[in-house]
Amino acid sequence: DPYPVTDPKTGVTFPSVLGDSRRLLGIGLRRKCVMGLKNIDVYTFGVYADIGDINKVLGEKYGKASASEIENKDLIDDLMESDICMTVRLQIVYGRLSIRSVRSAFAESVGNRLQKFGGSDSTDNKELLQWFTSQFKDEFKIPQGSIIDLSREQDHVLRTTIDGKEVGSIQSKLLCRSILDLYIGDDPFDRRAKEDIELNLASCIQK
Ligand code: DAO
Ligand code: DAO
Ligand code: DAO
Repeated sequence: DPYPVTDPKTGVTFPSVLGDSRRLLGIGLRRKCVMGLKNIDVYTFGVYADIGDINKVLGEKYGKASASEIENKDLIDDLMESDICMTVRLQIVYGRLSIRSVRSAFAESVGNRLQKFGGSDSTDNKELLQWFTSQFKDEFKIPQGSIIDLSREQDHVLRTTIDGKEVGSIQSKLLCRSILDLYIGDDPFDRRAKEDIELNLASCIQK
């Protein structure tokens, strides 16, 4: 890989391409405020999207527009709503991540989006929690350096792998949309990362 990208703060590196065709659009840092005082660095993330899908889906709509005519907001919204294959790769930096923290962070961050996009009485939430609980016992630890890939595959299947091993796969447009929203939605974890992603996405669209 001639163009891997390294996060200067954590030293974590992301390949420029995943699989054959998922192109890295940007990287960022997920921090979390604990006990209302200090921020800890939890993981770095890289957002990837399939370049063929980008050109097929977004190229058709935006290919003829000049750069100044394209609204980045529309582009990102289309990316999230479409079924363009994507991966968000998380590389864990925090050294003491427990399943309990993952579960409560998930309930807070993703739970908030599930409600926003799906309404509070979506059954998805309960099913997810059940599935998650059946997969991961509280004693399970996620060591520093672990790589978690959250991938949106065709037909809005969310596939999760930890260090390359598949741990679960679930078809839910709502869940895919909610997870992507954490990274490229209106209130993203890392604003600068989202800006990079917008710029790189716009420049990926073939003229
Ligand atoms: O130990 O209570 C603690 C602080 C850790 C909080 C980290 C939560 C963020 C978890 C998101 C992980 C997703 C893989
Ligand atoms: O950072 O708040 C957050 C949530 C990130 C999404 C969490 C996905 C959890 C993946 C499950 C792997 C469990 C070991
Ligand atoms: O309590 O609102 C809730 C839901 C918590 C569910 C925790 C599930 C974490 C699942 C990660 C799934 C990634 C495929």
